[in-house]
Amino acid sequence: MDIGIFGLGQCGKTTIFSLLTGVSTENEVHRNESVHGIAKIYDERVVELSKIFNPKKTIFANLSFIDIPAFDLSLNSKEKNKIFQFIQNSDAILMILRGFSDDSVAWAEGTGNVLDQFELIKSEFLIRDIEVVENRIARLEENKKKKKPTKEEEREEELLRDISVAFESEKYISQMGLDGKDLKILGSLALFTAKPIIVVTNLDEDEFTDKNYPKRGELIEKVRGNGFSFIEICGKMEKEISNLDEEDKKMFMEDLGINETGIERLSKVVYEHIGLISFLTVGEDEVRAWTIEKDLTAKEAAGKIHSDLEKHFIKAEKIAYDEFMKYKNMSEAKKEGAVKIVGKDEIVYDGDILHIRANA
Ligand SMILES: Nc1nc2c(ncn2[C@@H]2O[C@H](COP(=O)(O)OP(=O)(O)O)[C@@H](O)[C@H]2O)c(=O)[nH]1
Ligand SMILES: [Mg+2]
Repeated sequence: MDIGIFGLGQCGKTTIFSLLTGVSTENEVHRNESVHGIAKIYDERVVELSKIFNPKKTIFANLSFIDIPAFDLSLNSKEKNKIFQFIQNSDAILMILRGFSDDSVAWAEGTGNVLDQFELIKSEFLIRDIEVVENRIARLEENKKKKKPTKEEEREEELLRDISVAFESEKYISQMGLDGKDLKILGSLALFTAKPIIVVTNLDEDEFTDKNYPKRGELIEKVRGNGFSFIEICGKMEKEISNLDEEDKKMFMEDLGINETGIERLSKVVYEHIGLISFLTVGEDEVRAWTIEKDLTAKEAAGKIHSDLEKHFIKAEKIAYDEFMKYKNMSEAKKEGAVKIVGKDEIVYDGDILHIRANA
């Protein structure tokens, strides 16, 4: 999974990317290159379990992010295509909108308020997809003259025609309720409007604390209406927090009445929006969050740890995190009958603590 960070120039993309991944790109990156980095997905449960088990290693789930060069209205079509290629290769998009007004930071051409930026990007994605869909329909038509289309090609054309109709009312593919099979047929087109999108407004400190800035209400309504996720942060404040040592950070956050930073919150929202969940493993060696898709079975989940564990799976011991926290001790939880022994078909839910038993 690669999450592309996209937006106009100077909206805070690189700031957010660096905070998420710890990758510093201060040393001038060419404006045509993207930068990759791995972000830790903040999970309070992992933190709490670590306090209990005191393991040698604590491992969080992670996601890969791409800092995409800025999009702006002055780009020629070749430059634009280059940037769109990075989006094409992203599995989801973090759309950053500049809300902060600090005039010491230059304004990229056509920036406007957050709603203007949102509408601009939204229509750019749509225009790009309309072109791809039209070209593909034309290609399929052309092929039909030469040879009989396959079942899959027939379905693809049908889907593309439905999509064209949806596009006329500016509807995104992600809003069409297509099933996994149909999305797979469309997969090779890498359509932008089918990708999960998380919208971030990057705000001034007072805008952030007062939850008040131009077009906020309208933006939220549109974002929700499109089925995107939405989150507000203050990049400048996040940067300041990241420079504090643990003690000061704790005090600062207590003053603000928050128990996670905006960046931590952001990482979680992205993780959830793209449909990922975590199961947990605990022990003296390691406390760890493992990434899986929803609705996997215990046996399939075991395969994420090691293929041998899946192949030779016997049973799993399972307790939900919240349940475990009533005891904070595994032997105690077992004694009370709170740890269940489950078979291979048991569905794994977010926050399940598992211990896999396999034939070694
Ligand atoms: N005042 C203010 N400045 C910010 C904020 N976020 C980023 N900046 C500054 O805006 C400038 C552009 O940020 P950058 O992350 O490089 O934007 P990019 O062009 O989208 O990658 C930098 O000087 C940042 O320090 C914010 O929330 N408030
Ligand atoms: Mg940048």
